[in-house]
Amino acid sequence: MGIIKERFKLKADAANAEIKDLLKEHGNKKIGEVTLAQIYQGMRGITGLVSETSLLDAQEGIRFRGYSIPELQKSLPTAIPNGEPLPEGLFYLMLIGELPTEEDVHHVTNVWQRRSHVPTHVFKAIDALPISTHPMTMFVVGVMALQTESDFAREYAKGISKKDYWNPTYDDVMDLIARLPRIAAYIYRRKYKNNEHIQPDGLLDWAGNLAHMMGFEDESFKELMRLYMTIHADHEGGNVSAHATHLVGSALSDPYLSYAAGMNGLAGPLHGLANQEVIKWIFEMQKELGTDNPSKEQIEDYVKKTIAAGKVVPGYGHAVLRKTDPRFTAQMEFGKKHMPDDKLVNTVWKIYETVPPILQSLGKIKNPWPNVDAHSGALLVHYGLVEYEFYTVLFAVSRALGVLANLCWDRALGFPIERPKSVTTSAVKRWLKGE
Ligand code: FCX
Repeated sequence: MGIIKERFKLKADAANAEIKDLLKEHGNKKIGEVTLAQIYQGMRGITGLVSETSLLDAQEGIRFRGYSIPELQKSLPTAIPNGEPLPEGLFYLMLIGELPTEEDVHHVTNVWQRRSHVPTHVFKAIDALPISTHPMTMFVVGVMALQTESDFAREYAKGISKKDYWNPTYDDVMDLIARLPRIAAYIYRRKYKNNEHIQPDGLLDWAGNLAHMMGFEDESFKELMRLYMTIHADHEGGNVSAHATHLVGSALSDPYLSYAAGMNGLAGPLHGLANQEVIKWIFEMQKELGTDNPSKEQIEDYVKKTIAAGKVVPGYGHAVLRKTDPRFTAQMEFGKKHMPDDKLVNTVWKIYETVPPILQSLGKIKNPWPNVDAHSGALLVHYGLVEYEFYTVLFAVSRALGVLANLCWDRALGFPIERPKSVTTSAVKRWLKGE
């Protein structure tokens, strides 16, 4: 057994015993109440899931196993001195629950390098789609084609004991994460770079290799990819992509099927697709105003127009967060360090100064502050990654780290099939009448 797998098993055994005791003693305690409004309004605020890898605080933002993004930027191993964290380290932290050493991180990099081979039929499946297909559709088709490689599906068909589900799940998770950069880069080069592909570099880390295979050799772009892959990885369990992956996995669909389900959710404009929508919206604003350097007054008018047209301002608002997303702030700091004079990046910062008071004045929005998607596109455009329809694929590669570490835990903790109760409005009316 590999060393990380062994450590995971030990941690999972200990957690299982702890949870068993916890439930024995406190299993009947109430953790919350549910109002009628909540079941009609997206279950907002209902605690109904366990997700071990990260926890979202409405004011402070995300913490991965207790560590905030700035703390991780200080404590996770990096590829270059004082550089951005290596996402391999974050995956280790989410999976094992402890900060990794440099050696642990190198080990994860090596394992993913070794497991990164993508079979030819996956590329053929992607090639069968028209070139106009959205990159997220190509991506999910690629992941689905890769499902032929699932150890979990094979072991289950043979007849595996419940106690051992975690084992092939773990192997599928490592294989799948290892292969995603190749699939993502293949889609990028196929759709936007004349189908001219770049072979992986066996010496590079996971995110650095993604940048390389996409055709970006600038070291600061590689750093951006390392930061990007770290900050988009997980946002506790109830967001659409995490929840969908977990839900589908609860039916014992293998990690390929479960992850693909989650990524179909990430492809929605209110979730991960918001990153492309932000840049599209800014480009449309620039076109309409005839300038690539709009003033705050011009931005204000454009925002009001967007709202009057019954549309959302992409990149702003959040179902849980009530402050500026620390993922936005981390990207802003990257911008200040690497490209302080970039016009588009400065426009993003001007939008940040303009939008919150306008949204606040609507009186109905719970969070007028920017989320992760408000910033990411402008940084990518700076390096020449202008094809914004591709952005959500980058989010998807990163999100694999969180949702798949979680899937390992779901199977190791023996979580059952998920099946909440639903009601009809007639049933609600009968209940209100006391029938
Ligand atoms: N612009 C305009 N109106 C907004 C808005 C925005 N950015 N955000 C919320 N509102 C509106 C809602 O549409 C809703 O209006 P309604 O009552 O007329 O239907 C009202 O304000 C209350 O919504 P609220 O409770 O604050 O927000 P929700 O929890 O329902 O939704 C999202 C949260 C994120 C979906 C919402 O703020 C939104 O649509 N934002 C724009 C899209 C976006 O940036 N999504 C990415 C989110 C995230 F970071 C990610 O998953 O990647």
